Amino acid sequence: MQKSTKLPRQHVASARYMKRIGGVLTAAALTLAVGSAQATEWDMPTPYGDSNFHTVNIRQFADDVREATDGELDITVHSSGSLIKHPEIKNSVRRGLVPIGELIMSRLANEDPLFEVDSVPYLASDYDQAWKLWQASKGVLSERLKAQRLKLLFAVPWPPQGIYTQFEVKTGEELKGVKMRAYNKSSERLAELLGALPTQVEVPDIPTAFGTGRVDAMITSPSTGANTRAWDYLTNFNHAQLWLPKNMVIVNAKAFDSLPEETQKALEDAAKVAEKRGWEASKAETDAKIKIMRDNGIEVSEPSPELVKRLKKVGDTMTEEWLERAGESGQALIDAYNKQ
Ligand code: PCA
Repeated sequence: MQKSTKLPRQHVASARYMKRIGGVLTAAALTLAVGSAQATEWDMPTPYGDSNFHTVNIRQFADDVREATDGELDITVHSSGSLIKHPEIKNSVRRGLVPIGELIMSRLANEDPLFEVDSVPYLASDYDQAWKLWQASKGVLSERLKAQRLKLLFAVPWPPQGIYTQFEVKTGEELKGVKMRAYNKSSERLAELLGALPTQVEVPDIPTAFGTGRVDAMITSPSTGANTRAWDYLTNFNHAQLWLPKNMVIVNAKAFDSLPEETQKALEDAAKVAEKRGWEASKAETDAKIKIMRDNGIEVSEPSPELVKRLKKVGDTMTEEWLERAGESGQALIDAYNKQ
């Protein structure tokens, strides 16, 4: 009884976004759906491929939610930007076109520098530091999203970022003039400061970008390197461990509020479990994917002292630039992180 009083609102909301994303429900079918269906169906766009550990984790999250709610909340994951392209995911969730989605946090750097704190070189470049940074930044990032009627459900890091090339990187000098694939503001700026020529390319487009010669090097993790078969077009990976960028899952607050309370709780519980599972998977991913790259002939090396020096210098410049952009709230975040 208690549930049935809440059902109509919930179904009208879900029917509304289905209609908006181009569903073919007629008014009569809508009425029928509102009157008889039991499940709320959510479409969830994600940017990365099916074999990626983030996508695997999110599919498990959707299964967990389905199970915990007895099928009342049924999330369908649309991977690889197949429903909505990565650059559009955040606004699509904000506008209620879809109720839930995944994206890389630092993609929001243009609207607010706080979202790229996890991509400042060497600020947090191992899992312990990344976890501390997440604890220190979670509150303020959630608040900023809340102001846009978005709820931050959970976040999971990528393995540490390194440099892929078609030659050995000894000092960093070699990167001058190289067309470097980037995926956020930081990777772009890093490339620039190294004298390389950055180009933004989404993960699903990486093989084509190399195939057509648009790029000839990239900054990313062992995970994305292996997922995109880096050995088909690259020979070297430098495990520079620059930063650990995070993906986040966000929900439209109105869609969330329209769920029955017990479903909201099930979603939040599953999110906690997914965050923990995701961090563990990410850690395991680093060594596993480095091994796959080695097995496929990629030469994996640690950065030389000269390269570290060079990258740290670039890192210092980028830290200064970030602090300037992020202002007082940026400094407060760093202070909170240092206290952890
Ligand atoms: N893979 C994603 C983000 C960071 C990573 O490791 C990418 O390359 O776009």
